[in-house]
Amino acid sequence: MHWHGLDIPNVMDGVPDVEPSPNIEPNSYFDYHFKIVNPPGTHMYHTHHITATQEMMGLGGAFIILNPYEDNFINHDHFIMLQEFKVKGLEMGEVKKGTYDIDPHTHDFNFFTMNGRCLPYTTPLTVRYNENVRIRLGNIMHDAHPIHIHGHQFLVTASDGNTIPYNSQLIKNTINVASGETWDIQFKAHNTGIWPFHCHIPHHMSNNMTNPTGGMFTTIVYKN
Ligand SMILES: [Cu+2]
Repeated sequence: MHWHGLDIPNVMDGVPDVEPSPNIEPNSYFDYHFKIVNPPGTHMYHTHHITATQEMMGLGGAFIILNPYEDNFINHDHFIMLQEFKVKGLEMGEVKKGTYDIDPHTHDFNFFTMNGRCLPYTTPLTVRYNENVRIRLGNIMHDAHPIHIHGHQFLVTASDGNTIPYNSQLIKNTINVASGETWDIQFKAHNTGIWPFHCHIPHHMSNNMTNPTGGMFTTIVYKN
């Protein structure tokens, strides 16, 4: 297990092929105890062993160090893991209910997910007018994903778990999340409606190239 972005001791870094690190065998376990030295921020964890296979099967997640003071100003704090998979056994343009195997050894992905789900099964982000929303984006997989918001601009508040000083924060509506990166963005909900929030690569907005919008795509939904 690799603690991505965290300044932990070398023996706990989790790359057993090159470091003195625990190699956790199937049906085995290892307890980690943390003394956090990094400042609050968005980090990740993932396998770093047989990486091309295990990482592309989805073995990773978020490791978030919360700031108990700053977070009081945030009404909604979301994390979205961006992932992509090659599902075997479907012709291009075909989506059928069933259970399928994943091929981790490909560059040809056909399903693109936010927190493990494709539109229409992604979770909408609900907000109320005037609320402050933070979205933490993370990516440990193959492609970069330029994530775009509709109807709003956002501030880019942190990069790889490190807070960006206010005077250096960019105002954007698309942020490219490359493999290994986390980005925190923040916006004020000032424009009511149902707004797309999605990867801007067209193929990543489909499910196996089917026509209805799908893939790495969710919505920001105002409750009032
Ligand atoms: Cu994408």
